[in-house]
Amino acid sequence: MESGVGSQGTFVVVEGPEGAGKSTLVRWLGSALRAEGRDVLTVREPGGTPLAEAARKLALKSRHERAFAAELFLFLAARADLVERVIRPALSNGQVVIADRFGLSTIAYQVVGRGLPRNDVEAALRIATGGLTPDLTLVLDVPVAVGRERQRVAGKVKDRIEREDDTFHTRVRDAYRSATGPGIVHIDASQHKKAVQDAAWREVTAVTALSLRGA
Ligand code: Z5A
Repeated sequence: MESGVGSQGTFVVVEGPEGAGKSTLVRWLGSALRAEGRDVLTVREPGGTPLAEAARKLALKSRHERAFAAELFLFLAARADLVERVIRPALSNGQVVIADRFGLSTIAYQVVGRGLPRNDVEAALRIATGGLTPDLTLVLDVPVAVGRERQRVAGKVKDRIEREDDTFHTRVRDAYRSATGPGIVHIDASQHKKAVQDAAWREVTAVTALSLRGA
């Protein structure tokens, strides 16, 4: 597996269930790293290229009924285009790339949530990413009810996955909570924003310093 460190830049991913505070943390990390003089690119998944934004609309907004496998390939088509056309070039330029969701979302939602076969999805994921893996994955954890309430207060219109019931979202949360592997760090995101930011900052500064040494 190739990581961001191996390709000069640093690849950080923020993951977690709905309303965990991913987008808020991605924005904050981007600003904080830029204030330190780092060259940062933030992206959200699915999205970030014209094709990926089109796939996002189909995956999340379209009224067409679909097979779960079709949903999977919409997310993977978006990821393949984003990785090849945006993330890899940015890492090659030495940038810090911070992504709001990546491969762990596909495991949590399409494998554990939808029930698609893990080995097959992992193989398809490798095709979509060309084997690129994050240097650091921050997994934000909140109870389903807390995430839903945050989204309600924020006035978010639910997409087709967010409209799934609490059983589905509890499976997704449990999948995130049980995720382990190189570079995966769990953060209790039910804490105040400042505490979440402090915990994330410790991890991000450690991995970005590491990548400078390796460059
Ligand atoms: N999906 C998939 O199924 N498979 C895949 O491979 C991929 C994605 C890549 C993308 O939706 C959907 O695609 C997602 C999974 C699926 N659907 N679901 N569920 P999205 O990008 O539109 O939405 P999201 O990723 O779920 O984001 P979100 O709901 O907006 O949540 P968030 O980004 O984690 O939260 P936020 O916007 O940063 O914060 C929400 C509110 O909480 C906001 O008012 C904040 O000010 C507040 N907040 C944030 N942090 C805190 C703390 N610590 N305390 C209190 N309040 C806070």
